[in-house]
Amino acid sequence: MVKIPDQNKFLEALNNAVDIFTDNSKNLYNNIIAISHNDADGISSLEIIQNLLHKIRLSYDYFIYNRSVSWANYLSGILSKTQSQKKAFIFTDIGSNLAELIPIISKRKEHFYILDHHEVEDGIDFDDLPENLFFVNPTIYGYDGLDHIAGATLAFMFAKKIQPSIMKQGWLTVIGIAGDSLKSMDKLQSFNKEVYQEIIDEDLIEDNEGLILFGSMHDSVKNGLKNSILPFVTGFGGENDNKVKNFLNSIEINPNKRVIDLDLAEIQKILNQTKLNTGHYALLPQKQGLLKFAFEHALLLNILSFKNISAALSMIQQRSITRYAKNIYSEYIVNLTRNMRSISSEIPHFETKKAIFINAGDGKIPPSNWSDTASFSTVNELFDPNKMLFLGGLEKKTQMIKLSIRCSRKYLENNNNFGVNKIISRIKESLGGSGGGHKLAGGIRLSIPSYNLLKQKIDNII
Ligand SMILES: [Mn+2]
Repeated sequence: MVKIPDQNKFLEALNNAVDIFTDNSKNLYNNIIAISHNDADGISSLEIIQNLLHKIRLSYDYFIYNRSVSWANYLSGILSKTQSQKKAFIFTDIGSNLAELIPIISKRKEHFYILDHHEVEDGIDFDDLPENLFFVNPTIYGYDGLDHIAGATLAFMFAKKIQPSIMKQGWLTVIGIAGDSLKSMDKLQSFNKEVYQEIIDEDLIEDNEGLILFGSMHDSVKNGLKNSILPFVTGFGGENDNKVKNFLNSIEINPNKRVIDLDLAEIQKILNQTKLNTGHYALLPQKQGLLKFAFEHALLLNILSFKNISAALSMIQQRSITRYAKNIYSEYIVNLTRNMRSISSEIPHFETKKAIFINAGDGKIPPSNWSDTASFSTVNELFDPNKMLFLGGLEKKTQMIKLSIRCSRKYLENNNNFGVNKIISRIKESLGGSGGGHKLAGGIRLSIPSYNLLKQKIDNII
């Protein structure tokens, strides 16, 4: 089912929110509360909104929401007892859980602007939203929230309509796009593509073509092949230095040459021997080292968001990376490539017609790495993309089996969009357990007997 996006309706909703915000920012509002998501896209979106508010001289406070508590719980700490229309809220890259939010918003006097690209749950009547809610979400008009428009793209479009000089902050948008799309820049579509081109045309970023080794574009070609996470380079990813060095020496490439300095002949030699591709990547001219590379910058923000959110918020404003952040980054990359190597070559799988189970427990992969290992092995199609992946193992403290569940975009297309969240609901119905997620990714905790049953019954459940 291919849905053609309704551009007019989407732009109408966006322009309406822009007009109402513009009027009230001059006459009514005196303080804005910005709330955003704890990832690279969310942080970039927040920075764009903060820059806008600064430019139009509106005072603001900001908060980051990591979805670990309900909206009701979270907002109870932020909404004041006394309601005033002088305050307004802007949510970016978050806020599409309307079943939770509408009952809260409809009881308030303040205006709420929600600029989000996550899919909205079923059963919401968009013609009957509270009057103080300005909901802008391109997915309800048929856009794809990952491929067509990032949260930061939407925040940028909103902010630039209000204050055209926000164009200068376009580089922030590129970090958001790079963090959410997980693709080289030549594969961008729709608004992501248009906005990206506009930002290049204004010389705010540099777009180059070359060998794509995302995660390690800033590094030497030796480390690039070892530590690239997108794509994961089978045969070199997570392997030892010598294996990669010998390969590069055999095709007469200096292992210490930087990935971005490889010439066309050298790139061609690598392409001939591997399944790698070339593509476009973005550079941020005002930054240095790793932070110059949009994908790597975004990945760093994604990693830091879970470990240390204030370090993430500070990094996006800095020109160069701190030693602390650099260590966290390389530890993450080294672990992830090592894990991908071991699940694709060493750890046994249990495979049925429709699913793949990988027991990563018993110290094979640290539990804190299960989720990212599952995500990146799916994105890299390390396993049959037509099967759903269940990766996890025994969690010591709960004595339950904890599973990260993933499927590919290809899987969704071939299975009527019946994705991970729906399978999790079915598993809970028939075997119990707790968990949830969205179409592509989710997780569940099950008792050991239920897990054993799941492995037997999975083809009937799916
Ligand atoms: Mn996002």
